[in-house]
Amino acid sequence: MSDQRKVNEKSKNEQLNEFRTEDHGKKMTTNQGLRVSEDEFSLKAGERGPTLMEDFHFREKMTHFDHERIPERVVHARGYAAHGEFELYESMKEYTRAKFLQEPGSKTPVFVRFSTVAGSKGSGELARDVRGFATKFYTEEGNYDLVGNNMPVFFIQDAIKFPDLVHAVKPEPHNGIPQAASAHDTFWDFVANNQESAHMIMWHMSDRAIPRSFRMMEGFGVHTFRFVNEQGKAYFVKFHWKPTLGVHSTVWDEAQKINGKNPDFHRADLYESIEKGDYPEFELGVQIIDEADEFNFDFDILDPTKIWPEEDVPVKIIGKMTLNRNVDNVFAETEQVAFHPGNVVPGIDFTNDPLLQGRLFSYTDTQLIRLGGPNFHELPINRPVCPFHNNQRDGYGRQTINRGQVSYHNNSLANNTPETSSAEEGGYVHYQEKVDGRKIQARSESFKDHFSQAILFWNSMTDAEKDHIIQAFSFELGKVSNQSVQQQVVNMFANVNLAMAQEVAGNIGVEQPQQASKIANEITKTSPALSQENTRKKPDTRKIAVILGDGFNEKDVKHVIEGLKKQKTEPEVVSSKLGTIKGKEGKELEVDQTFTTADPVLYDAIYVIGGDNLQEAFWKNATYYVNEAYNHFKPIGATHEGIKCLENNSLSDKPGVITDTDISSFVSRFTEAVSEHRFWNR
Ligand code: HDD
Repeated sequence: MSDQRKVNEKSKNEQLNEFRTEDHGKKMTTNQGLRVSEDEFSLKAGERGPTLMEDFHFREKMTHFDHERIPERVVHARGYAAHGEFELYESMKEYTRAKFLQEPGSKTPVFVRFSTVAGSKGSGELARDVRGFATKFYTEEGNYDLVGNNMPVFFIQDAIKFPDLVHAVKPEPHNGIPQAASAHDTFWDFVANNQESAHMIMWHMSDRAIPRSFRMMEGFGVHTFRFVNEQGKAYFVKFHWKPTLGVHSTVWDEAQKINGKNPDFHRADLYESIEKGDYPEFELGVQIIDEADEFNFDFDILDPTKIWPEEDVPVKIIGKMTLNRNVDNVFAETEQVAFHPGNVVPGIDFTNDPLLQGRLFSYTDTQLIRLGGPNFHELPINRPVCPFHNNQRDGYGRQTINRGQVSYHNNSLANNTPETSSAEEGGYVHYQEKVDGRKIQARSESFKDHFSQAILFWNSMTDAEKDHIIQAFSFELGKVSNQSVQQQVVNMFANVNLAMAQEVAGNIGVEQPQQASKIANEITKTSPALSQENTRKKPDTRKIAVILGDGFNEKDVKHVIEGLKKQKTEPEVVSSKLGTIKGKEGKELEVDQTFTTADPVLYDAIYVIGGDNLQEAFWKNATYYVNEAYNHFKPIGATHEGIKCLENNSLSDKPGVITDTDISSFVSRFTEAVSEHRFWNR
């Protein structure tokens, strides 16, 4: 059996298995394998004497600990990952020779890491920020990395500006403030003075920047890549991930509170949903443009600050990724995984997008310092599932034991092997694009329209989404202390929409711009795909706090909880104390959370039912829960004593508030409200 075949028959999971170890139930040894007799007390000269250098176990344990940390990622430090598989629906043979995109039904193991960008490794996950969405496909032709974000455009057009962007958004260097936030002077100073950021800023101020869950975000490859088919014909392609649960967000007040109540909210959500078997799913879509149509758009298709509106270039859904396994060890897998947009397979190639071109340098470079040398590809999580052979040798931490005398090419001693492969044999051959030009440090004229698509984005929002954008600008700029920066930004966004800019200016106390840009008035186009209002809406995996106390109606509660579970929602009993509560007829029910261990911001909906003879403190807490949920536009349901609670708070009869005395109709009406997610018309 050839090497290639042997390995393909082994899944990534089996490959990882060779590196897994179970310490449970084992004898403790040193790293040299020596059994340890004492792990509590260091070796001393007398019980009260000094510790002796010769205590090798102490030295080894302490030295390893002292070196446990590696540098965090310079961006995307805070992330969380999972394993899964990608299944192809439809052959892409017409467009690409990539093997994993040929056979419908074929499956490829994947590893996906989601992240925030600006914050440090321990920062809150609900920051207003872009989310990273990086996927490693372990294909039989080598690893293919699609290193994307949850927004389809980027802040800058040329990678040479990336360090500037990141310096501007990170905590300010003189005081190290603020953590994981763009609401400060240097970020907005960068924006105003780098107007190519306009379109991305609209996304950044929108609800996309505060997702409800990693499972409910779109992912985008951002750049225009190339597909190249067997005949050598090339197409331009953009990649999309579409979550089967739809795209959903939190609101800003809620997001800020979640950061305090549960800074691990997104990772816990991902981890728990996989543990429960509610596997996150994302469909892979591609937008394809024929090379002949390269110049047939009113924007440059190589400009990473532009989308290809889905209504103009439809997204073809070609497969589905299912995340079905959590990592065993966060450091070994999530932390040590090394992505690189330059990891491609035959049939997928680059374009001259200057942002992409620069990324091709940056990722290997950063892994060299972060993972400590050139052998990071040997780490179990980074190994391809196919074998690798070349003449690269040595370096820190080298694990492969290359046998033989020869480590150079050309050679005669090893019959000139390892040998290169022709395209027919699966060798990667770069697409032979004809390039002709002078060496020049400049930006193409075709990249200089920074506002048309920012306007398209604004035009495509619903009133509620527009309002959120205005509130986000007002918050962010309200945190800026330099008035000139505030004024510059407001003036800049008058180019997108004058009324929006004026409202923000009013909110932050600077002069209202008076002049709308000409194009802001001329562009009326919308792209419905941009609005989250048009996304899929389902009750699945929505978390519901069931507010319950002693003296509840057993039969009805059972009916509602079972009914909600049947609709795939996740009800949890929240009460005053942990342990059990007693129903009217003495039946006991386990409490999942107390009013203080949980919080309304951690739920998607609240159902108040209560119980007989509950103390005032119970209803005070219930009142807090329903009011918070109401303010965050969430569905609220009430039956039994709960109805009174809503009446007392003047909340019954409001949109998205369901009260009912008929328990059967309540379940279906409440589930419908839960599927709606938010009621913006309050
Ligand atoms: Fe980047 C990490 C996505 C532009 C340089 N980037 C990183 C990660 C994601 C992205 C998802 C985290 C991967 C992981 O989970 O380990 N980056 C993007 C997207 C971009 C983008 C979608 C624009 C379209 N990035 C970009 C530019 C540069 C970098 C222009 C530099 C020229 N990115 C990096 C980096 C990081 C990184 C410094 C930090 C950690 C890492 O690479 O492995 O090299």
